[in-house]
Amino acid sequence: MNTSSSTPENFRCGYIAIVGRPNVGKSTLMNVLIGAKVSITSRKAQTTRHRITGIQTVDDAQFIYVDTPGFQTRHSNALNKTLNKTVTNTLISADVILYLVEAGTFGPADQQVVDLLPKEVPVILVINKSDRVKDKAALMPFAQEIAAKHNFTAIVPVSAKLRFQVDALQAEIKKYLPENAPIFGPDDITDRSEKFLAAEIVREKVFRLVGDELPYTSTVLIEQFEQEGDLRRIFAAVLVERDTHKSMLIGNKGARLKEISTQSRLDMEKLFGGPVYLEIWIKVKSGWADNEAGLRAYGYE
Ligand SMILES: Nc1nc2c(ncn2[C@@H]2O[C@H](COP(=O)(O)OP(=O)(O)OP(=O)(O)O)[C@@H](O)[C@H]2O)c(=O)[nH]1
Ligand SMILES: [Mg+2]
Repeated sequence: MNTSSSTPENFRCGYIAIVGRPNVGKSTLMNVLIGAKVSITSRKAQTTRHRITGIQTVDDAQFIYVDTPGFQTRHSNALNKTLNKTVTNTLISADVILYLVEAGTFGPADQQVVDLLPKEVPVILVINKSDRVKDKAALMPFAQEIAAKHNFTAIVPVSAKLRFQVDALQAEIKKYLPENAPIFGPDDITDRSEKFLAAEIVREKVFRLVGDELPYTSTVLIEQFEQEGDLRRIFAAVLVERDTHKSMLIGNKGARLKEISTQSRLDMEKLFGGPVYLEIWIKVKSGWADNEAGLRAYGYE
C-alpha cells in the first residue's frame, strides 16, 4: 500500500454543501475556508441569491465548497421559491454537508433546514459566531440540544469572523471527501465568471451602504464588460422597484452612489488583480422578484 499522502491515487476531491438559515455566516465561512472573497456577505438576511462555488486545492485534496442562499421561510414569492430550490438541489449532490447554526440561537427557521438534511450524506454541525458567546461552557448544552435533532458525524464550534477552529473544521471535512482526481485547476477559486462576480460585488455594496429602508428586492445587471489589456471596463445597472429607492441609492448630491462605486471598484481590482473602470446606473423596474420570467432573465436558475 502506498502511504504517501500526495500521490494522485489517494488524492481526495469532493463537494461540500454549506447550508443554514439566512444570516448564520455561510458565505463568511466559505470565504475564510478558501482564503478569498468570492461570496458576498452582509449583516442583512438573504444576501446570497445563487449557488456559488469556492475552491481550495492543497497538496493532496481539492475542496469544492458550495455556498447556498439562506433557506427562506418568511415570504413565498417566486424569488424565494427559486432560492429554496437551489438549496435542496445542492444537498442532493454533496459528498459532505456543513449545517450552520449561530451559537446560542436555534429557531423554527433552523429546524426547517434540519428537516431537509439527507440521512445518507455525512453532515457536520458547525456552530458559528462562537466569538459572541462569553461563557463557552454554555455552548455544550446548546450543542447537545441540536445534536439530538440529526445524526451528525461531528460537531465543530467555529468563528468565521475570527478564523477560530477553521483549520480543525477543514481537517474534519477532508475525512469525508472521496478519493477522486481534482475537478478544477490548482489556482481556480470559483467556477463563476468575472462578470458574475462583478455584479455580486456591486450588490454587496448596495446592501451594505444603503440602510434597511431599501427592500431586498434590488438586483444588479452587468450591461457591458470589456477588457482592454489589463483594464476592465464595467457598466453596471442596479434595478430597483421604485423612484424613492432610486433616490436613496443616489444619496445627497450623488454621495452614496459615489461611495458604492468606489468601494465596488476597489474590491473588483483586488479580486481581478488589475485596474477597473466602473460606471453604475440606477434603473427603476418594478415586480421583477415576483415573476418567473423576470427571474430567469436576471440569471436565476
Ligand atoms: N460575530 C460574528 N459575526 C459573524 C461571523 N460569521 C459571520 N458573521 C456576520 O454575520 C453576518 C451574516 O454573514 P453572511 O456570511 O452574509 O451570512 P449568510 O449565512 O451567508 O447569509 P445569507 O446569504 O443571507 O443566507 C455578517 O454581518 C457577518 O459579518 C462570526 O463568526 N462571528
Ligand atoms: Mg450568504
